[in-house]
Parts: sequence; structure tokens; C-alpha cells
Amino acid sequence: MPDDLKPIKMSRRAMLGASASGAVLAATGGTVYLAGGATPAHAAGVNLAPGELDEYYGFWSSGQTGELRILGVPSMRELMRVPVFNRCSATGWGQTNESLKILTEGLLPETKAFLAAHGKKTYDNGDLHHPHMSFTDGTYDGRYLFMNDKANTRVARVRCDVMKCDRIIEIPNAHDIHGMRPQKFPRTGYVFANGEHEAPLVNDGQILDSPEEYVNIFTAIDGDTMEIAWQVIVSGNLDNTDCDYQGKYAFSTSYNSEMGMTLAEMTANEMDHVVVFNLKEIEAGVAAGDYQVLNGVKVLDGRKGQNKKYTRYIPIPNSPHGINTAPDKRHVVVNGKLSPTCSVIDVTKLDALFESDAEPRSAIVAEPQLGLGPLHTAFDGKGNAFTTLFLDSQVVKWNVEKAIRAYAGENVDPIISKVDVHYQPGHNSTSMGETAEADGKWLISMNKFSKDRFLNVGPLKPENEQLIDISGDEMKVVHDGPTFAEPHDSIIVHRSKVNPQTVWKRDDPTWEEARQQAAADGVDLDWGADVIRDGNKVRVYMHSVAPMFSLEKFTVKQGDEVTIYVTNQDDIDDLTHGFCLSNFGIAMEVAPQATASVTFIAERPGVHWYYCQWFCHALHMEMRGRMFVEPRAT
Ligand code: CUK
Ligand code: CUA
Repeated sequence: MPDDLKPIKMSRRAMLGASASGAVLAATGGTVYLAGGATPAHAAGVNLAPGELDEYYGFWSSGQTGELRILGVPSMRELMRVPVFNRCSATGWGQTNESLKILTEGLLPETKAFLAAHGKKTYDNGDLHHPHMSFTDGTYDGRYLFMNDKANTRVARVRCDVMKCDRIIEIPNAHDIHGMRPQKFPRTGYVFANGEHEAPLVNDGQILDSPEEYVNIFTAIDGDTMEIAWQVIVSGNLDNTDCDYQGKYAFSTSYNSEMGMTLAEMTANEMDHVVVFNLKEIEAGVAAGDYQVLNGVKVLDGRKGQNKKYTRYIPIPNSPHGINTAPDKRHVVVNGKLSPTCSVIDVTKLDALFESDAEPRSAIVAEPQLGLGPLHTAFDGKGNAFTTLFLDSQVVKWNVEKAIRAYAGENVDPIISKVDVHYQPGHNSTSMGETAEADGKWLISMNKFSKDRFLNVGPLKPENEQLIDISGDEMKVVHDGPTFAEPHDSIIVHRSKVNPQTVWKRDDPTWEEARQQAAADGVDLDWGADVIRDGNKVRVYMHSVAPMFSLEKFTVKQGDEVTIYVTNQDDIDDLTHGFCLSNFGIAMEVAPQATASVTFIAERPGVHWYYCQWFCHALHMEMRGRMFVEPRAT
């Protein structure tokens, strides 16, 4: 039981709920938890008293919603949504000039042309599966969060100082980035990204239904510059990825080593594989010029049978999925999915694969039978692993060292306990569990089905995330948390690692283009109240101090291209304004000390109100102004 958390105070409503459903209260070490069905749907995971802060930040993916979410753990309160690959109505992400720059500058030329043919600048959707923080020396360093977009082959970075996305790049040559992890040591460094779906290397339509000519691509991105360092062509497809704590190897699972196109073909072989990438050898290959350049990227050949030292293929029972490196810095758990086993790789045995061509399976030191459908594994830092069993709807706790002894022939059962989760878990994550500082307090089981756990909201149901206390031998489910589609993965980061600003700094690079434009126009971006005409372009500069915009009205002509810059001069914690131009489909967030801008064509003559859409003051409703659009002369 975490001793730094205050005992839970039950609300009257929770008490009523508990007695009404006849559920029991479990008392553990002087702390009371609501058990299972007793937890009202609205309640916090561990009911921190009002105003009490969580011990951990949880960074959640949102799958096909395309955003990053921030939760407090253990309360499971949702704290923020950070738009990334999606379009966001509240913040203007995907509409403001600042966000469009981030969303468009990293796209490939052919993607820009494709989107332009649809009258679009960027994609509106994404499929964000894997959020991971940057590392220094094997633990989180609070600089960045990185995340993948499976839907449109992108990788994004979120700045942890402001919790906003600052870079998005499209990955050339690869298709549909799925597994993604930052390098743990010596630092991030590389961000590794798996292309999941195979396709012709030059995918220009010359090759279509000839799967034998398809390839898959593993990409290493420089996390500091967000440029691609190198790519490696592999045999088989790529699913999930992780890396070691030594800075020598990265590993990816492949569920389709067969390179099959149909379900039967993809699951035909009894063994698939994990690809091991030798980072030093790949860097040496890059230095030696052993690559082709495709779309500006150095692409090395790491396919089977190339006799190169870039990759090795370790056979793993059918269709492995998640891959997770333990905080002991030595063991890597490969989750079986179709096989009821997990395979444990010992990273100290990988050198021999490359240096003396040792048999690849010699790096496997355990393969415990855990249950049906193992998908992902998390760790407590005490030698134990927690694996989700999709088909069994359980999480199994097992001991890695015992599994190794059993594999060596000793009569010992590595399984410690199992707990039912509701239902069909995918990822799980433990507090600090993917770092060397795993602390063994909390586990989140991210369940794909919620079915009967909540009030019925129609045919589309939320997912269900359950918070599990893992401080004792028995796992205790202490909370159900419904979430909208569809978080895959999460990380739980101690709050000491993260320290965002409370207001923007005026010299932030986000609005550098606005700064330059204002300088060129000879106006003060900070305190603007100006309308600059430049042919049929009009630039409107205003600032806000609650409850007023510095311009109560301005005039443009029908057909003008209008850019509005709003700088929020309030510097008080939480005093966000918004700018909404009604009937123009325009709205954006302007947080304290930020500048935001938006460009549109003033094609509607008449009087149009703009207003602050972030409730900021007792006179928030009065925080409004008029845009006059003079009709075109006929
Ligand atoms: S994948 Cu979703 S449950 Cu995309 Cu990490 Cu395994
Ligand atoms: Cu400013 Cu509401």
C-alpha cells in the first residue's frame, strides 16, 4: 500500500452506492477501498480529497481519437487533452497558423499534393497508440513525449514544458507507424518507429499485387531534431518495439514473418520472430556508405540472408505482439498473443548472436506458460512481471527469475497470482514501470471492452481502464475508469519528473512567424491594436486583458484574406481567453502570455461578432467585438 497517500474518504453517494449494490468494502492497511461494483461511475480511482494532487502523471494515448490525454494517477481524473493528430474545436488545433505549421511542415511533398487535391492542408485524423517520454540514463527526463500515428504514418513530439505538440513528421518509405519507443540510454537520442504494413519500397503503383516484392521498414528518428537518422529494411512485418538499457540494441516483434496477405497466410507458421537491431553496426554501415538514399533517407538492408551484422531474427512462437524491457536492464519480455507463452530474451546474450553467429534462440532464457492471449507486460521493479491475457480477461503476475529457473529445468512455478479484469485487456502499464525506477505501486489494465460495467450509452461503449494496486502479492482492482475511443497504451510518470510552466513565456518559438510578421508590419505583437492592409491581405493585431479585446471593432472588405493575431496579456495562472469568430467556423485558445493566429477569407459581408469562448471573467459575455465586412462593389 503506498504510504504517502491519504486514506480514502468515501462520499455519501459512494456509501449509498455501496450499500445499494451490496458490495463489500475492502480494508487494507488502514486504508479503505471501494471494491469492484461499489465504485460509482463518476468517482475517482482513489478518492483523493478535493484539492489533493495526484502522485503521478498518466500520459494516455487515445487511438483513433488522435490526441494525447493526461490523467492523474491514482485518482484517474482526466486532467487535459492535448490535440496532436486530430482536429480540436476547443483549442483551434488544425486551424490556427501555429498548429497548421506543425501539422504541415513535416509532410512529404506527395502527401501535400494529395491533400491539396482535396482542398486540405493536413489530415484530420490519426491513430495514436504509443506515448512515451524521453529518457536520460534509463529514466524519464521530462523533456518530451513522443507518439506514433498508425493511420497516416507519422511520429509526433509534445513539449513537456507546455504540454503542446511542437513537431510532427511523416515517415517516408515506411507504411503505418505502429510500435514506437525512445532510446533509454545514454539518452533519447533515437526514437524507434516500426512500419507495420508491408508495401513496395518505391510505392508508386508500378508494383501492386506482388507481395513478394513488399518490404517493411524500421526507422530511427533523431528525437532532438525530429529528422530521420536511418532506416533498415527487414524481413516480415513489424508490430511493437522496445530497446535495451545499454544503448546497443532495439527489438521489434513481427506477427507476419510469413509476409502473408490473408489471415490464413499471416498465421501459417508456428514460429514468427523478433528482429534485433544492432545500433552500432547500423551506425557503422551508415558511416561506410552501405545504404541507398530513398526520399532523402539512408536506407540499409537488414533482411534475412543478407549476411549483414545489422539484424538478427530470433524465432518466437506464433504472432508475438508486445515487447517490454524489464527495469532489471537485462530481460526483455516478448508477449505471445496466439501462443499462451511469453519469451524472455537476455540482452547479455545478444552480443554472441552478432559476434559469433550463435543460434538466435540461445538468447531466450525463459518461456513461461501464462494463460491465453498474452499481449503486453509491465514490471514492478522487484523482479515481477504483469502480463495482460486478452482471451482470459486477466492480468497475471509472475516472477521473471523463477521463469528462468523453470526454463532451465527446475520444478518451480513462476506464476504468483491472477486477477480478473473487465474485459479483454490490451496494454497495461505500471508506475514508472518502463524505466529503471519502476516503483511497484500501481498498474493500469487498459481493457478493450466495458460491456456491463457502466450505464448503457447505446451500441458504442467506452473502453474500461482499471486501476490495480500491485503493492502486495495479490493484485487489487480498485477502480473502473471509462474512456472514449480508444486508448491503447499509457505511461505512469512520477510527478517529480514533470514540471510544466503555468503560463507561456513571451519569447516562446511557437509564434515566431507572428513575431516576424509584426516586426515587418511595424506593430507591437504584445500590445497590438492595429489593422494593417497589404493589398487584399489584412492583418489584425489585438491583445486581450480580461474582459476586453484591444479592438472592439475592425473593418475588412469582402474577399480579403484576413489574419487575426491575438496575444493574451493576462499573466495569471489559468486565465485563458479564446477567440471565436461566429459563422466563420473559427475558434482558438489563447492561454496566458500566448499569441495565436488564424487566417481566413472574409467572404461573408455584414456584421460578424467575435467573442471570447473561454469563460474568463464575470464580464466574459461582454468580451466581444465586431468585424465589419464591406460588400464587394458590384
Ligand atoms: S497495440 Cu494496442 S493493445 Cu497498437 Cu500497442 Cu497492443
Ligand atoms: Cu476572455 Cu472569456
